[in-house]
Amino acid sequence: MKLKIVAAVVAAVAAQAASAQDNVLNVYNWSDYIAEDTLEKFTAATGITVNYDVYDSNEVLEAKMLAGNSGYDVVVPTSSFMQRQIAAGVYQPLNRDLLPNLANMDPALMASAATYDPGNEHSVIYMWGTTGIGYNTAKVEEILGADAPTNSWALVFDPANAEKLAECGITMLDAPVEMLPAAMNYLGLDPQSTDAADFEKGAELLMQIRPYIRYFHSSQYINDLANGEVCVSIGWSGDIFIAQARAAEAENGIDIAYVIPDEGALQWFDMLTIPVDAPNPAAAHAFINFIMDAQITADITNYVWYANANAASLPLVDEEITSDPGIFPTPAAKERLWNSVPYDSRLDRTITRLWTTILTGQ
Ligand code: SPD
Repeated sequence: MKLKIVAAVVAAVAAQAASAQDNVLNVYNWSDYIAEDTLEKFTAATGITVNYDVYDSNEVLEAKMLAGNSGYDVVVPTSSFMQRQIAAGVYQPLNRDLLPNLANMDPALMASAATYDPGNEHSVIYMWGTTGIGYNTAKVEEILGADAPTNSWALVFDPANAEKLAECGITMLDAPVEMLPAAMNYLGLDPQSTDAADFEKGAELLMQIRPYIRYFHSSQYINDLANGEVCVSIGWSGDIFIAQARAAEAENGIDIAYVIPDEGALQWFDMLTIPVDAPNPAAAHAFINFIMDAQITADITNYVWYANANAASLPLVDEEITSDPGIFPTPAAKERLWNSVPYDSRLDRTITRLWTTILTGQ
């Protein structure tokens, strides 16, 4: 009899634990990348509580994913990183029956993303953007004059300009697979090259301007641009617009602009995915479907200034955003965008070595 009671108590506790787990979702996303009320609305709609952690580097996310047992249900790798993570078996195929809002997605953009995930089997586009230059318009004009080459990578990659701008602060992303191809592109080399010799040349250019770089970091520049601590940042489109909005809110007189350089820039997609060992894949699907709701995606774009691939959301996005060529590039600018290509482990090691040299400056 006693045994029966114990068994019943154990079963009840286990059921309670299971249902507690059913009601929790663990999300790992980029910093500054969601609207203020998205999670609250998701919990109100589903009863699922969200634990939300952030990162600002694909390398950090990749290390966690490859180690396994991250405990996350939804993570947001960039397409090129995701491609090799899929190959490593890190993500589970999505159950499309649980994702009716897929109907809202732009088929052309999803087809582009399918380059990295054939058939979009494991992923849905969250947001997309470009890697270009954010700058303090007044400071740059004060230092380089009215004809400063603000539409060109020469603004930063020409050592003569970098030397002059160093006094007001230049920053770069701590993202080797973005910075080295941008330098290669400026040198007239193919930014999609997988030839180590091209990376060596890109690294040589970055070493020339290294003394003029204040720091390499992938999120700190948002506030630093906004408050005038730095004046030029190679950064991600939406983040530069967030800096612009923060300066405007602070009414500090600082004007920040974002440019996709005329030579071209990297276009990337950040992808919603579910790790193969996610504790709560049902909640993960519910979250991804919720994000694909037209109003929810529009709210996110309106808050973080990144383009999205949700066609149904676009009429709900502020016109100020849909008409900004820094966020939704013109067809002519699109022609000059490039996408990341996967690198084998040998090139990866070369890139890591070159980047360490650049970061340490020696
Ligand atoms: N604050 C959000 C930043 C999102 C950047 N995504 C990474 C793109 C890498 N190419």
